[in-house]
Amino acid sequence: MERCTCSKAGSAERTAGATLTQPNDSALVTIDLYPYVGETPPRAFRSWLTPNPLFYVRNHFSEPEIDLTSWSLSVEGSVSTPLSLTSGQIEAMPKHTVPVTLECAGNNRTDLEPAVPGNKFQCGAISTAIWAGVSLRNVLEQAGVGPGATEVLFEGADAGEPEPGYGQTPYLRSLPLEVAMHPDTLLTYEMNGEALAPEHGHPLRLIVPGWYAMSSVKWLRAIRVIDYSFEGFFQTDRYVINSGLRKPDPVTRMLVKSHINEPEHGQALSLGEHLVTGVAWSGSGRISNVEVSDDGGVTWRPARLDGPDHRYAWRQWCFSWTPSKPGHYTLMARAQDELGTWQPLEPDWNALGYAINGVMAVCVSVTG
Ligand SMILES: Nc1nc2c(c(=O)[nH]1)N[C@H]1C(S)=C(S)[C@@H](COP(=O)(O)O)O[C@H]1N2
Ligand SMILES: [Mo]
Repeated sequence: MERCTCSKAGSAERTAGATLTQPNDSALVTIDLYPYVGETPPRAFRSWLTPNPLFYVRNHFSEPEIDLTSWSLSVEGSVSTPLSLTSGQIEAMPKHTVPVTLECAGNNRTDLEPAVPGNKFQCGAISTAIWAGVSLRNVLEQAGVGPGATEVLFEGADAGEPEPGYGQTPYLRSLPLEVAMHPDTLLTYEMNGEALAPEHGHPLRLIVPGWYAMSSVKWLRAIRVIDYSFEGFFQTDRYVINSGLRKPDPVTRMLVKSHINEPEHGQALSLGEHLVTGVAWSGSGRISNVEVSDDGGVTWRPARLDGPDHRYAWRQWCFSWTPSKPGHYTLMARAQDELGTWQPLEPDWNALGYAINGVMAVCVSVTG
């Protein structure tokens, strides 16, 4: 019995009663076909780097066809020297390499009750890769950012109608100027040492470390420096958290969160020592603590942080667990980041289902 078990804290009955499916570990778990959306199979989480073919895919429109012979990146708007850069020119600039975990803002949307519209993501809309390219800052400095600039707008080569009646639009997202100017904000052409695959944004993709992945625009074709607040569909209709009275909050940095890799939900274990393992991440900094509970969140004990420790990538952790007697157990993990923020037991429900970071529960039975 293996299943992606991203259930909310305390809802052991719900996960126990859910249909168990057998994900194929050598392929993405398809969520939608047109446009393609696929999750990383949970077992791939056991590898710190996600193998490229298992890196989740989330497209809003069909993948654009790009003719590399005529492709160039234009840098325009409020700049002193507009640029048009070929792949060769970009690759000749100093190379910057950063491991980054990307999580879709809608990951774990199926945890929400009542249910919300949108891709029915369980826990697989997250993956980690080593990205290589050039600092966006380097390109912006070459172009010379104008004095009144406040944001930088990124345009993908993909386009379509995001919702009936809206009209055609490319995929467009903006970033505050200071985030765009951060040296680790990258224009990437490589992923885990290989050329970017078409589905991940070949020939050039923005990577915004720490932010939910809607910001990391794929198939870049234009970068525009602007002196106003961009309000396109993917900026203000989507990727906002409507909290009722106030102006909607934009979705930005990934909230602190953890995932249990093993044991798997529904697994039968024998009495004795078992390793509970998983990953934890936060867009606001390194993970400082992970704790595990075997009694449904009543008591917690510290897990050991493990594996590579990089600012923008998930951290592996493990916990040695020796259940004292046979029975049914609800295992949970919770993470804390270096700002001191703990992952909450329950996520904040919001109408579009973004930034869902409640604790995951895994139910196991132990026999003597
Ligand atoms: N041009 C473009 N960029 C895009 C998207 C898109 O549809 N078009 N989807 C965004 C969203 S919502 C996510 S979660 C990530 C997914 O990146 P991946 O498919 O490489 O995992 O790309 C982001 N960048
Ligand atoms: Mo996303």
